[in-house]
Amino acid sequence: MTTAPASKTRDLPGIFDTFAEARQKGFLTMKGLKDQGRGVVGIFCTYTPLEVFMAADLVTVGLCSTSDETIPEAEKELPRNLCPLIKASYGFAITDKCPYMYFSDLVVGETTCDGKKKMYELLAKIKNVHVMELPKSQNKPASLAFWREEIIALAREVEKVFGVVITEESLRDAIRRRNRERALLKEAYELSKMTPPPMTGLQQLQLLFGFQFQFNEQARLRGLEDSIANLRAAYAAGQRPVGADARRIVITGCPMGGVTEKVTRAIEEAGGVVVAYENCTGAKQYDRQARETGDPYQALAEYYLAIGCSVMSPNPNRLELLGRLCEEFQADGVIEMTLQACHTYAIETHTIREFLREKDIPFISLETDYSTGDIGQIKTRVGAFLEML
Ligand code: BJ8
Repeated sequence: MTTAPASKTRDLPGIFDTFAEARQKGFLTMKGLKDQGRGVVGIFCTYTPLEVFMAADLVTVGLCSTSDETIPEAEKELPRNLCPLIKASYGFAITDKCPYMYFSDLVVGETTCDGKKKMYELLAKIKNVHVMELPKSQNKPASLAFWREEIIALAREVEKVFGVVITEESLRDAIRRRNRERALLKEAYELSKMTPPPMTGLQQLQLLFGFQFQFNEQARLRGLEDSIANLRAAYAAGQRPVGADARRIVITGCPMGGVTEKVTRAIEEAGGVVVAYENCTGAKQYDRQARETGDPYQALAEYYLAIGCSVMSPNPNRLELLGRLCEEFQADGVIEMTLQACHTYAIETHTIREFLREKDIPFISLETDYSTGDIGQIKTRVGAFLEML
């Protein structure tokens, strides 16, 4: 087992007693893992090559916060007109209210958008942060070679921080294990290709989002296999949680989870069903497999650099995936959710609109933040959109 660095027996934060039960549970789970000597790495983005941490037997946890609770604290240091995901993540770090941030021995970020990149500079004053330099272009050979070097540098940093050795074989094994997870998650969400789907879009979102907070790999895989088997069995037994005439929606845009479930709820309360998430909560993470043979650093560089995020310029892979999902899931329409002040996604909205217009697929884009104040407005726009389909 990997030995965690010096902070392994870190205590609970001073404000622990003021937390609600669910958050106390999160802190105690993480503390339990630390007390067992496990090292913890906090991450922010789909570009992070998780296999490097899996090869070192570390616990990896996503840090992108999904509630507005700590945004007022963050705004004392960050501008108000910044993406809520960045403000919330930073807010949770400076208030010690997030168990995953609090217990992370190492936080790994990438230079994706400018806001995140600059936030990492501030975060590095209070946490051990390693930033990977992400190329902004996917189609230049130099980008791939550079990204491979960045993944090697990450592996060396992990070895240094946690006192481990990452071999090419352990990395190849991690690629195989992660591919297995991806395949199961894809099998789970692809059940919604059926008409009607065997789960609501909210259930699918909660399955995809919740999966990452089960830290035991074997239990995680078993849980997924059970979920798939249960969904199939219930469907075979005639259970239909979604009506046959529900309008089938594919979601695209920024990552979702937590408070942004409000978009899925609005769609499903208006008689639609979300059948697929193209964003980082769903297919963008799990649609493809990484190569399991040859140089593992090259395989990881190829796999991760091809992710179709709007921070890439140009970004054809998002269009390819979105087009394919619309066909395979028989989408009646596409709804994009962008977060306020996310310039790359906001600008790419035009490209997405044109792309879908050519395919004759109806589309709307909703901009939102982590508050609940715009739920009424979202419901009105979504209701009108579904009416039109
Ligand atoms: S791979 S989508 S997780 S960068 S929403 S912080 S881009 S201003 S989250 Fe993302 Fe990685 Fe891309 Fe996925 Fe900036 Fe936009 Fe905020 Fe964003």
